[in-house]
Amino acid sequence: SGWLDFEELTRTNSETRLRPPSLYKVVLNNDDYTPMEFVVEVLQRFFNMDLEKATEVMLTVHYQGKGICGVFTAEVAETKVVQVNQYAKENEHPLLCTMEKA
Ligand code: TYC
Repeated sequence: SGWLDFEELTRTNSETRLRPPSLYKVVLNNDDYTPMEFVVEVLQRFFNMDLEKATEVMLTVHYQGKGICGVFTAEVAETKVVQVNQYAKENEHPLLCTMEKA
């Protein structure tokens, strides 16, 4: 608060400094019924993957039970989860998309 107070001019305290946003993994979960081609289409449509990458992630989910579609800030991750689950429901597939703190 004083004249030419170096601490005041240079401070980066916890009130003014922005913390980086928390990140969330968007995860696809395996099931026994959703067709492999539908999962690949979802990964291309909602996560902008090319056919090769989408196939790789789909097979990871199929064999390991889960797979990461991407890492996003909370709001973007939540939007992806809702869009994917809505699209799966519209197409009458049980495909489940979830999010986890990264
Ligand atoms: N297990 C499914 C099958 O054999 C394929 C599948 C892959 C389903 C990934 C869901 O997230 C998933 N048809």
